[in-house]
Amino acid sequence: MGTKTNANTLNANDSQANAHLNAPTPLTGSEILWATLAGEGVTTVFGYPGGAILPAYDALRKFPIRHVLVRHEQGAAHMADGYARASGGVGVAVATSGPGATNLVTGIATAMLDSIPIVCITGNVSSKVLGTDAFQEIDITGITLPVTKHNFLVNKAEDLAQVLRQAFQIAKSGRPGPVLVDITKDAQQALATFDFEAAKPRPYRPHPMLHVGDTELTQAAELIRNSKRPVIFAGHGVMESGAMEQIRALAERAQIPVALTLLGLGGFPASHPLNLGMMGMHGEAWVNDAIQEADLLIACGMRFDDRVTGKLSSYATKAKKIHIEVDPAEVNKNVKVDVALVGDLREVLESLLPRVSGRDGSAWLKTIDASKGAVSVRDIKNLPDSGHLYAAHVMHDLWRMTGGDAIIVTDVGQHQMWEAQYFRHEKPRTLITSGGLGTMGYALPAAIGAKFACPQKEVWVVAGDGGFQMTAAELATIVQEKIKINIAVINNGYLGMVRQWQEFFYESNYEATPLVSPDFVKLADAHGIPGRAVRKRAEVEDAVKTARSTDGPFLLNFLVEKEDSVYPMIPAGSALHEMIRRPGKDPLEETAEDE
Ligand SMILES: Cc1cc2nc3c(=O)[nH]c(=O)nc-3n(C[C@H](O)[C@H](O)[C@H](O)COP(=O)(O)OP(=O)(O)OC[C@H]3O[C@@H](n4cnc5c(N)ncnc54)[C@H](O)[C@@H]3O)c2cc1C
Ligand SMILES: Cc1ncc(C[n+]2csc(CCOP(=O)(O)OP(=O)(O)O)c2C)c(N)n1
Ligand SMILES: [Mg+2]
Repeated sequence: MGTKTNANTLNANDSQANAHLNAPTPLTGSEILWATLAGEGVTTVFGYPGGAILPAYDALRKFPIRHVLVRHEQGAAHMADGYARASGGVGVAVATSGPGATNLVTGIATAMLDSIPIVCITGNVSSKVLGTDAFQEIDITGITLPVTKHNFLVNKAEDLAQVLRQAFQIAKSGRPGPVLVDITKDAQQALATFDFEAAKPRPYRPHPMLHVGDTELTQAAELIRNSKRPVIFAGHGVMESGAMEQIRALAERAQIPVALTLLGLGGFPASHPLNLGMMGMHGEAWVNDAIQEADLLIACGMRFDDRVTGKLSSYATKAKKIHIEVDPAEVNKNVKVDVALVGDLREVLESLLPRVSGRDGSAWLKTIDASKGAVSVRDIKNLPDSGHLYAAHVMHDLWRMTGGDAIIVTDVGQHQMWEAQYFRHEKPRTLITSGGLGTMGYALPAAIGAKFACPQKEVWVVAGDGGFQMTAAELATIVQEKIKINIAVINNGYLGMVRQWQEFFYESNYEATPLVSPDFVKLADAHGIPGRAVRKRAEVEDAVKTARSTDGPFLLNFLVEKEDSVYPMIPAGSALHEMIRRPGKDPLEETAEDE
């Protein structure tokens, strides 16, 4: 991951934080913790104190590291995750033992499922009482074993620097992921010699299978040359490897259209003529149809999630498949491929590109274009204003007014899908969302992390009324830290995505999905955050303008159509082309029905 740079990387030579780095010095384990983090370029950590991590907190004031006090440790892990996604660096969360540590777990799992590099530091009880069910003792390395890329229990101060440096290396190398370092209280208190340089981990050695030979590259180039209906898939790996230019070069040289996964959005500009849009369960109909008709798929840094493939036995049966992927375990896991190029995407594409020559892709592009026409006329955003406020309108207007340049951090549910469909992402790392775990409550804390990573950027939370309530306590964190974040609550009075499933597949039995919420504007007000309710499309523009021009945070409560659904939708387990479409033959008929 050589291209990754932490936005806030300190210069190891001139920072006062790194005074300790120059010569071996005896320090406490706590001091070693912060000195090593500073040496790794960490300037901000997100955490919550408690007894077992108190020695570390006591030492923190000596180091130029900003500590953001969260309101719940889940928030700390999501903030570290949002920080990592926005910056391309590593995010850091800190918690105490027992309940502090277990509260991190959902955030760690969220990072694991989306391959996000975070390092979580937890305190634990003294090594002498480990295993005795001491007060607030929990086996957090045991608990997080399946949701971390790796984890460590450190009970000696002298091991700390080396373990922490290794933790950072593991988190960001190869396929990135979360690492947890659990440090006993006595290890935080003991003295040890600190030598940052000597603690340097051995250079990252890629997996022995990470080697792309001439034969595979030639095979891939030949498949591309001979294909008539190819589609490139741009996944999250495009961003993780920094392969935006290379994907674009491949698409343009061979005139191949590009379909994106949810986590790939922004990796290839939405406005590019070869950009088809999102694939999968709530992807555009023409994209899914093109995939089913394709004779070649070139999958770049994506893992054929079930939200993307639908029923595997009927998935892209006419297509040969090339898979470029850094994790050998992902190859042939869900979809059997014809050529696997296992390695870092950017490096593989750089080797592949000279072998790919220009092709005439016009016939295939025309076919896809023709299938777009009928679909876009049904598009809700093209319908006349019926007086209803649709989430699609809000997303579209937000995109238009921010010039597509803001970082949008979404929660999970219908609003997340509408954002993906109607906010057109031009640049990498402008959409931050929980894809794999689909963690409600993610948006607000992740947005705080993103704002710390990119303080100059405009940051918007887009959350449902359900998910927002899961972590709304972090509003106080925004206020305490004095940061500017805009919040759009897409308030449909339901756990909307689940309501939609109930409507489609459970005979509209709305069990446990109607949702009573507090008045979100008043809730914001209780935190000293101004806000406004928005009920009509005509009010959206002014509301967004006001939010953007207000100095501090601002909350907009969009009271949208209650029982709207996300279309198209592929029912779970159905084939990719078996999409449920927005009802109504004529789009204008739909509007009439709505009224
Ligand atoms: C309500 C809901 C609905 C959803 N609907 C959709 C949908 O309609 N369409 C959709 O696309 N998704 C949808 N998702 C998201 C979906 O669940 C997956 O999270 C998403 O498809 C995964 O995208 P990905 O494979 O690109 O990213 P990841 O899951 O992050 O996988 C990235 C892959 O890239 C590899 N990689 C990482 N770094 C490199 C590198 N340097 N070089 C090469 N490879 C690398 C990794 O090993 C990994 O295999 C939905 C999620 C939710 C919550
Ligand atoms: C922590 C968690 N619990 C439950 C779910 C299941 N789930 C997925 S979407 C959803 C509804 C989300 O409702 P809301 O936040 O109001 O967003 P909407 O779908 O209405 O836009 C639920 C309950 C989840 N993804 N995460
Ligand atoms: Mg809702």
